[in-house]
Amino acid sequence: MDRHLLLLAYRNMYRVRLMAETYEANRPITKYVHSTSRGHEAIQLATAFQLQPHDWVSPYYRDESLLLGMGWSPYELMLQLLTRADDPFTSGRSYYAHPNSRRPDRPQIIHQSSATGMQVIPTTGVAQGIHYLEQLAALGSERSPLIADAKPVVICSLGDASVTEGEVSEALQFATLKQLPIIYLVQDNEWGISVRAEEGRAMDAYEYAEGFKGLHRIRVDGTNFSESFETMRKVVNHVREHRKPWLVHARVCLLNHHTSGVRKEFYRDDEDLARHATSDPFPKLRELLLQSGESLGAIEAEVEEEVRTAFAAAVAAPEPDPATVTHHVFVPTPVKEERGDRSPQGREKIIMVDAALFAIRELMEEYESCVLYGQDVGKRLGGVFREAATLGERFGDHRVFNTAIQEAYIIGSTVGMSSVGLKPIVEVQFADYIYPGFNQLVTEISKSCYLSCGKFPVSTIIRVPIGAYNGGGPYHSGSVESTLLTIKGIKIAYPSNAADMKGLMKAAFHDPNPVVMLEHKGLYWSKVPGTEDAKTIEPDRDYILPFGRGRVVAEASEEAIGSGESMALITYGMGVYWAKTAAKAFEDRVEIIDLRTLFPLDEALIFDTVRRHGKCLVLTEEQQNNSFAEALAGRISRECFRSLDAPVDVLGALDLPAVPLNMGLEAAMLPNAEKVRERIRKLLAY
Ligand SMILES: Cc1ncc(C[n+]2csc(CCOP(=O)(O)OP(=O)(O)O)c2C)c(N)n1
Repeated sequence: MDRHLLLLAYRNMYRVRLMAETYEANRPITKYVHSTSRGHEAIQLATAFQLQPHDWVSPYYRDESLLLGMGWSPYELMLQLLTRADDPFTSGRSYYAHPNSRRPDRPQIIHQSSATGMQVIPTTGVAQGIHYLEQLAALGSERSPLIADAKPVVICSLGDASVTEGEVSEALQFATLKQLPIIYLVQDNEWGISVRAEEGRAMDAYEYAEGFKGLHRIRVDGTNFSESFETMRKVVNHVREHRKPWLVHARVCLLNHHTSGVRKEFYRDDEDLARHATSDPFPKLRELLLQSGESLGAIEAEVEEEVRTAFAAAVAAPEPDPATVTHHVFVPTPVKEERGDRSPQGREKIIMVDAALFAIRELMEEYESCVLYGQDVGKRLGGVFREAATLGERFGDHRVFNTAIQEAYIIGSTVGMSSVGLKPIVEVQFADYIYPGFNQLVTEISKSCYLSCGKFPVSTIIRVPIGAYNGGGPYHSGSVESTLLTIKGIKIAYPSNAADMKGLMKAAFHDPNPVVMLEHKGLYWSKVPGTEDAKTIEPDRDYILPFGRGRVVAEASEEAIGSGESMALITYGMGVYWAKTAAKAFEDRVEIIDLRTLFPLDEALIFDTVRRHGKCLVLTEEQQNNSFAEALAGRISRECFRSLDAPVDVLGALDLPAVPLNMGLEAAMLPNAEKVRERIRKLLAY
């Protein structure tokens, strides 16, 4: 092997050793939890040395050596260890060895969370995105700069215990099915904190990979640098050339604590520690170099000085300014004003489901970056609500396609797709089935922009048909907005008519942040009596409606307001139609606000309206207790307290675990125009 490479590996292993000793010797200063890579150095460095700046890699929390091998300095890593302002990855927001980077001179790294195994779907999404860019180029489109003069390789690194997680299998399925250019590097130290291999798995990662026909696999001694280097060279070159998925199973040892907090002496006995110490990669490499006549004194002296000064400098580096704590929740959207023609002359009225379809069709015509996938949205069916009908035929299987029943993959893959500049629109078939994908939404998507300090906002639209009508039953009628609204870092639209649907879909597309579009199934075709107004004239192609702008659906008369006989009714989705029907009995006395987006929320319009009327009802289809509607009512009470003539009222569905199937039971649970009428009557009489 090239002696320079061996010496470079030795330099880095020595760094890791001294860094670990320094952290341990300074525990009051290195107080935030951290893991080191001791025992895993050889395979990590061997991997890093194959990578080029256009490659993508997702290191896990033990991949400190991978980062050093890619060119990150001990000082840069220590800035994150100590949560300093200049931490190049997260500016003090996340833990040691939780990188992300778009530096042009080093491999690309999407946001990394601490949740074990959860990076596998987003990282497979990166490979999916690269695969799509290569498909476009093969079809004659202009080459994206990301694949301009090289074939990027994607590496997803993870521990052996993480491989047993369910989401990992979704990613392996997808990567194998689509033959993506990705390497899953599994570092097997036989521990998952204190859970031993024989307690946690029926097979190791290499054996598991056998079931994925088309996933190449290889075993390697990850403590032997030369063997690891040769293996990774072969695998990376194969992926670079042939665009195939691989799993590398690297046996390693765990020499340091699981983390600085969970210490090895708590749960490992002397025999186990001694066994692991026999395969320490550092003395192995040292011995090899000494036997071949190298003298290592100069390197060691340099590293000792480097680590000492780096640590001192990092300790002296400034803390982040507390005023920055609110920065980077989102990146700014260019969509600030309502633009274009909402009701062009001579156009027909359209139903809401078509408004969504037409908006996406126009977007796909204009932007090759736009792809659509989810269960049943491909050519054959075009969505179970026909909400994607014709798109597959029109734009081809590479842009509109079916996926397996993998909500986690559908949602989480958009992280990777977005990171390579694409705009995925994905679909969860029913709101009731968003929960398997919820983890990706919370753990990865919502935090990516904030924890990467704006480097990796996730630009995605997640379409979610929602709501109850006509006996949809307990697993096809659920509302999920309150649960979604607990997540900070995503935007949520809930249009109630075709024009809003089209305008908001366009705004969502141009928004560089994650958006969930809640689309009420009962409004899709205006089949439910009283919802005819959900059909509107089709807005022009250039019509766009910014988020955070509510709409006054019905106004109260000045006369009613003047005499104190009016009220505000704040609602969204199906509530708009219950409110409209109910308000007919109280001519000009009820001012109805349709929120249109639930986050951001048009608080100015809400508070202003409530202040003018002094009375307010918040109406929702959701089970009422602890709902978004109740939280909003609380905020209204606080903000408008001096203008209120009655307690802010809330009407939602009964607090039951599910919407029952029988239509009589369904009606008994949900609000309707009659129930709303009764509440209005009481509130106006207050
Ligand atoms: C989803 C999730 N559950 C639990 C944890 C807590 N946790 C942190 S590391 C770890 C063990 C991981 O073991 P392995 O993947 O083998 O990696 P190793 O630490 O051994 O390198 C656990 C359970 C977590 N971070 N994420």
